Amino acid sequence: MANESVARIISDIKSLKIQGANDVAEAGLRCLSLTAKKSRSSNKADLIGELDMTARKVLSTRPTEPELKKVISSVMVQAEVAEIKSVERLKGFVERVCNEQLRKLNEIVRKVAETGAKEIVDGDVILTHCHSKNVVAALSEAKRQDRKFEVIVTETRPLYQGKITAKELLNQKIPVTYSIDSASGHLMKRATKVLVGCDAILQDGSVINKIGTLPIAIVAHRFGKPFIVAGESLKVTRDIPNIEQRNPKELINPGKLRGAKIVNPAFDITPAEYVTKIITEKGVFRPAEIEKLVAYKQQKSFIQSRY
Ligand code: RUB
Repeated sequence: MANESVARIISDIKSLKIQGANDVAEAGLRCLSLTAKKSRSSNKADLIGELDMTARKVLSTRPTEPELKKVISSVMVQAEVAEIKSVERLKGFVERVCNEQLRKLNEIVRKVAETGAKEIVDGDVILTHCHSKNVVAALSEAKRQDRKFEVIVTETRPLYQGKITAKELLNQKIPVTYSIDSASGHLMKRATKVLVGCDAILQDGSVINKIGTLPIAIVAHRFGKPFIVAGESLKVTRDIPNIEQRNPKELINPGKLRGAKIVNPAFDITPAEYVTKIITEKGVFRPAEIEKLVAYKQQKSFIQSRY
């Protein structure tokens, strides 16, 4: 976009105009690319300093996102070790690295969608929560393959990301039932499975996703319905990310409830025992198999951590 600025992208991430781990990671890459493009730095050290400042600002917007951290780290490490003397050429190099990462992220989502679509069979009633690019891509792929199914979408208080999901599915003529988050127990009887995205996949196979995912997983478990998670392997992390706490004003004007402590956690952690399987671009994993994936990634050291 011609008039795109780093400040605007960061503000859109903070307000959740840009949301979902994959889109946030893409936005982070766009910030680094723009910083390089607009930089007036005349030497490598200054340019790296500018990029580092942007990286830190972006990372502080959403603290629960390993994918964002990894893609940003990857660009920073490549910029730092590049043996390019001309600062102008280094700026171009950073832009190219960011574009390449963006291309890879798209490719990864396409693979998750292909694998995810195989989980969807005729007659399915799939319950989903929040808005996940991976989930919508998997459902779209299943629809493209002419699978007949419907989707129950929870509104996802307090910022209603469920509306984005519902609209995207309706645009593709996928039948949608839309309801309040607290109806998920009631609606679970009709659901055949749950399919949600994730922000982080922990080493023990538990997953972090939008607040309200945990109760859905527990109900699914109680009713014997598969609880399936879709996400890029870039979300696998050994560290347990901090759960982002958002502004209480998203729930209520605190002045109207004086004396109450208002909490607004953005995510919750669903323990592995409630997770049936995790779909990634590297295949489908049982939660207990995630440890192996972590070990493999470490051995290959795909992405070096910088932050
Ligand atoms: C979004 C959310 C999504 C995951 C996965 O939360 O919880 O399920 O981020 O999304 P928020 P994707 O709206 O707070 O960002 O599959 O697009 O990476």
